[in-house]
Amino acid sequence: MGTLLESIHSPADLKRLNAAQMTALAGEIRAFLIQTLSKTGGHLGPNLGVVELTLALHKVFDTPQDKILFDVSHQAYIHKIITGRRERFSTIRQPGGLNGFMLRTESDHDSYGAGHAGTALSAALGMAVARDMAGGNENVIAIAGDAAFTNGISFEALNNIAEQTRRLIVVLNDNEWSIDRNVGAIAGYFHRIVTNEHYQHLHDSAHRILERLGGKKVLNVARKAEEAAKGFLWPSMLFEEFGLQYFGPIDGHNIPLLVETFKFLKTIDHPVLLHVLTQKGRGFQPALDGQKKFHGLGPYDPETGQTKPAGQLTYSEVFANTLVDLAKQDPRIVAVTAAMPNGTGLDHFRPRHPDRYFDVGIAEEHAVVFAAGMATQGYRPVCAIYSTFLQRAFDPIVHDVALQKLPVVFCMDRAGLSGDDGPTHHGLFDLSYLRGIPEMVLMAPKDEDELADMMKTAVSLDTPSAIRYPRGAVAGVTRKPEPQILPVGKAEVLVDGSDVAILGLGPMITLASELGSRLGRAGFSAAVINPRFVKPLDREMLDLYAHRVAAFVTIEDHVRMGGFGSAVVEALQDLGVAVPVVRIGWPDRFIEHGKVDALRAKHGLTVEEAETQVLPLLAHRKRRTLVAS
Ligand SMILES: Cc1ncc(C[n+]2csc(CCOP(=O)(O)OP(=O)(O)O)c2C)c(N)n1
Repeated sequence: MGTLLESIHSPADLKRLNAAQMTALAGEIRAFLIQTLSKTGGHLGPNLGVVELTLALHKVFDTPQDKILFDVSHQAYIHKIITGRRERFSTIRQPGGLNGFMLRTESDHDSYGAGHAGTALSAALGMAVARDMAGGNENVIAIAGDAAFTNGISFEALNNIAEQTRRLIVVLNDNEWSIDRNVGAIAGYFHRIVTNEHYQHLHDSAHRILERLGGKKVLNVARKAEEAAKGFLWPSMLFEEFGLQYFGPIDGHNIPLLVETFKFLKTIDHPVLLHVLTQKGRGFQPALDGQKKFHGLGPYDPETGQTKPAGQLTYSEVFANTLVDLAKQDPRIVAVTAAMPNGTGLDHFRPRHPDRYFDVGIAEEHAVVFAAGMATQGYRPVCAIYSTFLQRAFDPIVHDVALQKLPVVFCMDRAGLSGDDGPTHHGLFDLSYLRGIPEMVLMAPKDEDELADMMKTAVSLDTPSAIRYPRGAVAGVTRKPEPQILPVGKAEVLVDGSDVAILGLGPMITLASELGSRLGRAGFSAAVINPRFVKPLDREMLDLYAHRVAAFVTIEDHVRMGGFGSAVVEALQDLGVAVPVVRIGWPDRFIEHGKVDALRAKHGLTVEEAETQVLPLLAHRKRRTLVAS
C-alpha cells in the first residue's frame, strides 16, 4: 500500500492533501483496488472509474453532515476506503466483512443503502426536502451512472426535483457503459453531447479557465465562479427543461477541475446536474479491454486480469441455450432483458435471434408491460429477470400480465440466496410475491434438465408463468435430447414412503434426498418428492400423503413466510387434514452477505436442522428394524 493511502483514516486526512498529492493518492488507490479485489472479487471496473470523482467529493463536502448517495452503490468502494474502512477493506464481500454496497448500518458516512438501480435521485431529493423543512444547510449529492438514467425512477425524481427544493447536486457519471453497453435514446443523447465537436471545444476551454482560476484560488467566490463557469456552461435541453441547471461535460479524472467545480456548485441556489465523463476500468488494461467482465467478477490475476477458466455449466447458460432452441421451433418466442444480457445468459441468444432480442435498459417495470403488449399480439415473451430485480415489477405482473391473462414467461435467475452480494441481491421473496396472483403458474426445477422441461411447458401455456432457478452451477445430470412438456400441477415422487413426506423445492431436492436417507437409516420410511409446481400445488399428492404420513417436511431456498411451505400448510388446511409441517427456509429477517453454505448452516437450512425438528414428530411411529447389509 502506498504511503499516502496509509495516512488516510478519515475524510479529514484527505482534506489536508494538495492537488498533486491527491493525484498521487488516486494512483495508490487504483493499485490497492486492483490488488485487493484480485483476491476478494468485486466491482472493479466501476470503482476504477470513480477514483478522482470520489476524492474530489470528499475533499469538498463533509460527510456525514453532507449526504453523498451513490446509485446502485456498487461504485462506492473508494468512499468506503476514505471514510474509515481502509483497514477492513480486504474483507469486502467476505463473510463478516464489509458489504459490497453502501449500508446504513456499516457507517454514518453511508447515508443511504442501495443495490438496485435508479434510487439515488429520489432518495437524495427526500433528504434535501427534509433538510429544507428542518432549516438545515447540508449539501446533498446524488451520483448516478449513465445507465441509471434508463431507469424510470430517475426520471420520476427529475420530474419532481425543481418543484421541491432549491439545493440539490446531481452528478451524472457517464462512462457509456451499463454492465453491457448502455442502450436506448438517453444513452444516444449522452453520447451525442460528449462527441459533439462544439462541446469538446467548450469543455477544453472550460478546463483551462478553471485551472487558471483554481490556481488563483478565486473559485470559492460565487460571483466570479459563476462568470468563470459561463465558459463551460452549456444548457443541455433535457435537464434544463426539468429545471436542473446543466454543467459539463467535464473530465471526471481531473482532480483540480472536479474540486473547483464542486466548490462552485456548492454555492448555487438551484438544483444542478454535473455531467462528468469517466472511463470504467481506468488504470487497468484488462478492465479496459473487458468492460463487461470487469464490471463485477470473482478473484483474478492482478497482473493479467485472468480469471479461472469457467467451470461447470450454469443455470443461466442452460436457460439461454434452451431458449435459443425453443425460439427456433416457435416463432412467437421473444426474449426480454432489463440491462442484464450477460448475467441472464441472453447475450448468447442475442446473436442467434437478433430480431427477437430486446434489452430495454434498467427498466424492469417497463420490461414487463412491454412484454404484456407483445403478448397481446400473439408473441410469447420470455422475460429473463433476476428474482430480486423482478420485485420492481410486481404491479405490472398483476395488472398488465395476470389480470389480462397474458402468456408472459418470467425466468427468474438468481432465485435463492445470492451469497456475496448480500441482502439487496438475494432472491428470497419471489414465491411470496407471485403466489397470491391469480392465473400464475409457478415452477422450480430440481436440475437443468427439468429447467428445460419447464421452459417448454411455460411457452406452451396460455397463462402467465414463472420459473425460479438459482445462481451458479447446474446439478450435472444427464439431459434428455429434447425437453418435454410437464403436466401442470403434478409433483414427481422420487422415493415413496409412509412415515414422513419430504418435499424439496428446486435444487433443494438434494437436501430432501439426504434427509430421506438419514431418516431411512434411522428406521423410518421417508418419501422424497420433487414438487415441481408451487402453484398449482399437487393437492392430490398432498391428500394422499396426508393420510399416510406423520409429518411433512418442506425445504426451500426462499423465506419461510409466504413461501412454498406456507403454500403446503394452506393446502392441507383446505383439505381438512391436520398433519404437522416442518418448514425449512430462510427466517423472517434480512440475510447478510456471505458464503451460501455457511449462511445456510447459520440460519438453519440444513439436513441436521430438519432432522432435529422432524424426529419428535415421528416418535410414535414404529421404527422398522434395519437389517444390516
Ligand atoms: C433494478 C436493478 N436492475 C439491474 C441491476 C443490475 N445492475 C447493477 S449495476 C448495473 C449497471 C449500472 O450502470 P451505471 O449506472 O451506468 O454505472 P456504472 O457501473 O457504469 O458505473 C446494472 C444493470 C440493478 N442493480 N438494479
